[in-house]
Amino acid sequence: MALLEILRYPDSRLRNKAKPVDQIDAETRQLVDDMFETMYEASGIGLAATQVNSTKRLLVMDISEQHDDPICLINPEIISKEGEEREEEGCLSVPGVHEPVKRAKHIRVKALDRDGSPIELELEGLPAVCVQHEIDHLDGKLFIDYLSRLKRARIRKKLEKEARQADD
Ligand code: GNR
Ligand code: NI
Repeated sequence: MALLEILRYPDSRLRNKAKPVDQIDAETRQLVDDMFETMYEASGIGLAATQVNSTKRLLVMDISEQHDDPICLINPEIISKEGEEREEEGCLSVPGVHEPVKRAKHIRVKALDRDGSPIELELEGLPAVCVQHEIDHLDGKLFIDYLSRLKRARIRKKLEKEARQADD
């Protein structure tokens, strides 16, 4: 097991588009395990491979308080969406920023699990928000892309300043 570095906005690698996983081999399972460890350590509820500089199309999440409901989605696809809801989001790659984003309220998602077995989930509320947020990461998209240019520019300046101060 290993902790992975989480990329931070405006790192251009967060814009990479993930490639479908065609073989769930030992390397893929190692990445999944390391992503769970990294997500739990960072107190996140989800993590997309893009955030740890991998282009594999997979994500991990765990919405439970006790860290006892790990979900791994490989090659996830949203197969239906219904309704609309605006909820506050945050992101481990955009630390300290919380803004409301409009998402589908109810989704069905199909994917492969860590063993390569097909799974289909019906989600609403926070799990639905989280899966949509993570799949956006796999497509190179961030939740702040839904905000105004002005807000995004302010966030960029703030994080660039914090990165400079962390440097020296
Ligand atoms: O930990 C996280 N919390 C969160 C809260 C509301 C909406 C989405 C999220 S995902 C985020 C972890 C993260 O950045 N995943 O990509
Ligand atoms: Ni995120």
